[in-house]
Amino acid sequence: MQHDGAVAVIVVDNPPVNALKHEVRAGMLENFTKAAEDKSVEAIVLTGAGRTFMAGADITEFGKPMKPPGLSEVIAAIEKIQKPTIAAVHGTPLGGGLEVTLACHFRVAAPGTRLGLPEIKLGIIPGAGGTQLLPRLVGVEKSLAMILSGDPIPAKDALAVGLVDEIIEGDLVKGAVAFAKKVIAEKRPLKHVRDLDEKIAPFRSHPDKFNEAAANVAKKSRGLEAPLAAIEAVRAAVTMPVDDGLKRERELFVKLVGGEQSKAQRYIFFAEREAAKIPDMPAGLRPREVTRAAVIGAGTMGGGISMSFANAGIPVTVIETNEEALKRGFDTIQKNYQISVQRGALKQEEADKRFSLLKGATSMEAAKDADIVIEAVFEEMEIKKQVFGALDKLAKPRAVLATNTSYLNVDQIAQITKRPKEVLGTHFFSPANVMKLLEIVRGKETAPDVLATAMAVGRKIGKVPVVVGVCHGFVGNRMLSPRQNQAERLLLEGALPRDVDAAAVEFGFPMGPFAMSDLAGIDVGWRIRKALGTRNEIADQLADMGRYGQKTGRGFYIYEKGSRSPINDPEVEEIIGAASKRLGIPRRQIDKKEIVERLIFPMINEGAKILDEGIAYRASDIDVIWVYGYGWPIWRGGPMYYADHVGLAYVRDQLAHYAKVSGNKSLDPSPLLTRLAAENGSFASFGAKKSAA
Ligand code: 3H9
Repeated sequence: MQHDGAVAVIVVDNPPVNALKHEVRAGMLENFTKAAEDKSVEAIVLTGAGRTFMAGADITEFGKPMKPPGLSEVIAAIEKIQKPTIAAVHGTPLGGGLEVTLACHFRVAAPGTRLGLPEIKLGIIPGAGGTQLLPRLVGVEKSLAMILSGDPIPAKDALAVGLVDEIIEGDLVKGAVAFAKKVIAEKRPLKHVRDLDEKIAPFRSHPDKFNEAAANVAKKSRGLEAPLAAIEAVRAAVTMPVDDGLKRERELFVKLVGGEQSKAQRYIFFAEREAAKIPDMPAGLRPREVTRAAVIGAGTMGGGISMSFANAGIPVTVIETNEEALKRGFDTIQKNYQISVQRGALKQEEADKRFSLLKGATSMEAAKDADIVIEAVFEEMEIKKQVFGALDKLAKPRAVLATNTSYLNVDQIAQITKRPKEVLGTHFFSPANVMKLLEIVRGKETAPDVLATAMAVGRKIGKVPVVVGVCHGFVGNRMLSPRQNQAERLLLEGALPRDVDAAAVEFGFPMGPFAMSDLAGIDVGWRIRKALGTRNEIADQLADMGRYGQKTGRGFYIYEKGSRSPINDPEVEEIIGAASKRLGIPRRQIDKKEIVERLIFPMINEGAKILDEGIAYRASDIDVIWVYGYGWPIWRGGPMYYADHVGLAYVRDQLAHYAKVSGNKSLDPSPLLTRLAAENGSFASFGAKKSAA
């Protein structure tokens, strides 16, 4: 604690993010108590040292016995103080950090601050008053939006809704002390947030508002428990006296924090951060500076990748072979920005600023100043090699050269250049400006600082980058392939597309494998298989008939014009039945459990091979890839985590059983799975691993 005249300044200092671990809670309680008792202190400022004000509870403490004082106890003590209390925030006051500020009489913020209650992303709800106090301060609708999205809001929005009282330009603590002195001098009335009623009162007579919100959330939450609990807690803020509401919030929080969903979501939180760590990087290695990018190709992928750079404020040159293709690409980008503006997600001024960072060119020469060049042309080896041959001649000496590919051999592409050390793969997911996952393919010769640069750039453009090794399909698509094969196989053995899709959706995927094929285009896999000389019985027959999926109105399902809702098609059912007959496969009733296990266990089996081959550094990297790139339900923690939880021996035995039932050797348990199952081991224990779960 420091003193500036009659103002005491309590500084929380627990790097890197001032998480509210036991010592921080105890320290705050002690210092607030001291300051409250000290007659020379007339006001108290609470602030955080380092890069941020408190970013919330210490997540690693969840699931362990809590050492007192609890956060609620600290907050209750702050609320009792009769002198002005001012939270001076910067960085990311989040979760419990924001809840502490709600116990203070006033909040002031540095300009770049982002304030929020992100608990929902960890499968919990705010547990120290957030759901009860935020509605009293900023209103019910704004609170629901913040609590249900978990997204922080910028300081200027916080000022507009009354979450902060002033934005302090310049030195935050000095400004906060000056603010405190003003409060003392003006004898401003001291009101606690818990005593405010004006903003929640109108909702008491409108319980239907909550029912509406709950119904909407239930539709979107797909198996997640926390969003519904959040609604219930905010409802309690409106319908109950504050202390009863706080009790209800606590009950809901405690139940969620002890549950399996939050455990899985916390695991993914740490897995995501672990993925940023590359085991064999030399200490102190610094990424190269990237101030300018070039993207070759203005198609769907190239356009989305370019937008990701522009969105992060990095100027990008988009290169196409001719003006027409370039114009088409830019028109699509412009349209995408306009959609965001119309939806209210982006201000026109910001969209214009981003668009202005994009320059078009029709000559590869334009890539010569770029610090990173991302090639996003057709997924064909020869074309990619041509592009890299040209790039090798003109790109600046230490430019990072990346190929955006979903399957191709990055080493072969690198070998075409005289600088294979500068080459790697970046596998973006479509739509590239939206999807969070970025597989970074480390080639045999990729230099460590090139890899570090790609990781840093990935994070800068808002992605979750995960390093993978070279193999056909890398991690995500390689694991997707056995899932698709089994999905087809299930059709031949007796299931229908709707049965398989329904089981996948019930498990928690946003859509089933056949609806996904129809969305992505059945012709995509068909072309790849043609190139590989392989064939899928049903999908390829549909593609042969020109049934490519949604884009042709017919695929595994029928789609009416302008609609994305799948309609069952008797013709497809006939095709499936005929195929079973032709292949001599007897059709049988297949239950949901078998469908789910036949979809998921082969993926896990492939994941085990990937781990064994060192294509992924750790099982948790595979989980991050599936959660962020393929719609794996986050509350199930990813396929490898899921396998550890159902038990590896069970997965092994079921795979062996299904291999027998379906006469399909590819289902045989992999050596690593077999070994770990026999040892009673887990994927988590295989390779480096850190988790708080
Ligand atoms: C809560 O508050 C519940 C309350 O309502 C009720 C309680 C009763 N705890 O992300 P970074 C670590 S729930 C422990 O790379 P950035 C992180 O693992 C909490 N550790 O930095 C990493 O460690 P390492 C609500 C944490 O600058 C290091 O800090 N709050 C925590 O990109 C750096 O993290 C949240 O959910 C934590 N709370 O982003 C906020 N936070 O270096 C969660 C971080 O060993 N945190 N670490 O890998 C974040 O969103 C981001 O970390 C933040 C900084 C935006 C703060």
